[in-house]
Amino acid sequence: MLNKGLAEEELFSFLSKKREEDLCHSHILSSMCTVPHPIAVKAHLMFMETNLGDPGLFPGTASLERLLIERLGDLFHHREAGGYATSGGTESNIQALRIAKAQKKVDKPNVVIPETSHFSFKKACDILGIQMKTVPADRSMRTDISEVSDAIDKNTIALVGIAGSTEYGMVDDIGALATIAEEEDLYLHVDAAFGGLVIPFLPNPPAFDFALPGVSSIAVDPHKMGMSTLPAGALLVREPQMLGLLNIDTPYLTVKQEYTLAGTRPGASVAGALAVLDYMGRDGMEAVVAGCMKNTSRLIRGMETLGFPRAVTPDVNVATFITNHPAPKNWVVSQTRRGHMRIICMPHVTADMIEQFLIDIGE
Ligand code: 0PR
Repeated sequence: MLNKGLAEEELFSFLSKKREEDLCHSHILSSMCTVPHPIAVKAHLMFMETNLGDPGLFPGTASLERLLIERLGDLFHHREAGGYATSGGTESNIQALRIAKAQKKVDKPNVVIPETSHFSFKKACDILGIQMKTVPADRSMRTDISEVSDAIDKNTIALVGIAGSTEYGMVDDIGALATIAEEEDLYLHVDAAFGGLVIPFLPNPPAFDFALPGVSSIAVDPHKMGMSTLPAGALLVREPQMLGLLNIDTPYLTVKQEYTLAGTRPGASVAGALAVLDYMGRDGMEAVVAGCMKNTSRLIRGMETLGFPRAVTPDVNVATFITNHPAPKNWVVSQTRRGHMRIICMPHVTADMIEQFLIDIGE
């Protein structure tokens, strides 16, 4: 702790220098986050001090959270879905498995989960004492459905499907998983943290949501393709009372029970998330997604012309290539566990950026 506080000017000159050390989005091709939409920023600033952890103090903000869940439920073909705003996919995935564990009490619980799942499930299973039974991916990097039934046993409490995988942008056959979940009377959680705000806006969206009766819950992140400010995630559940399984008593708050994982929770990014959806509307989101998908196709064609073949043909805007070529100077790309180059065509990644990247990597 400094004994004497800094002058504002000195402090902000220090902060500006630190901020300049950060990388600039104009060259980031590795991130599932993006530059927030100006509408999200404007709404965020209006709700800066709101805390959804004590909703009785902020009834207006709390009603925006319910509206956000209603919008997302509607988008996922189930307006009556329950849910709440989380800090992102990690919290949503932890909470989904917490519900599954509370619903089916067994001695040594396990969850049948795709090999391609995000590492947040490792955290969830570690915290909750759940064993992970991993199902391999097929050649298209979607979960091999023929392996799922064999992995299920009497201690299985849930199945997980991925709608827009982190590394390859693939959507599992959620319809087939939902059928198995119904037959086996199992909880099915769909991780659509990335794809949940892409798939509904594609011209021919694969089924992945509550339209499938077997789907129990869905994770979706407005702070990824929803262009919201951070942190903005959401967990949606088919029956609102499923969240009640997580309730603990909160005697001195304005509400007497709480099912969320975080206590103090920002209202600002929730307002930001809702503001973007309402400002864009379906038409606006379809246009953004169409642009991202067009850039993804252009990047894949351009890379293949340069001799870098695609690893798979993605369902959403994540492109992967069979090469260990380093990123050209100044560009940030990432690498999958299997060693493929990975590029995410987020809204901040413009057509001009793709063309420049292709020129730079071709040299
Ligand atoms: N589920 C899926 C399918 C995800 O892709 C991610 C994150 C999560 C869950 C977890 O979400 P939170 O990180 O919001 O809790 N996927 C990105 C990834 O691991 C997160 C990310 C974003 C990483 C921006 C880096 C970055 O610059 O790639």
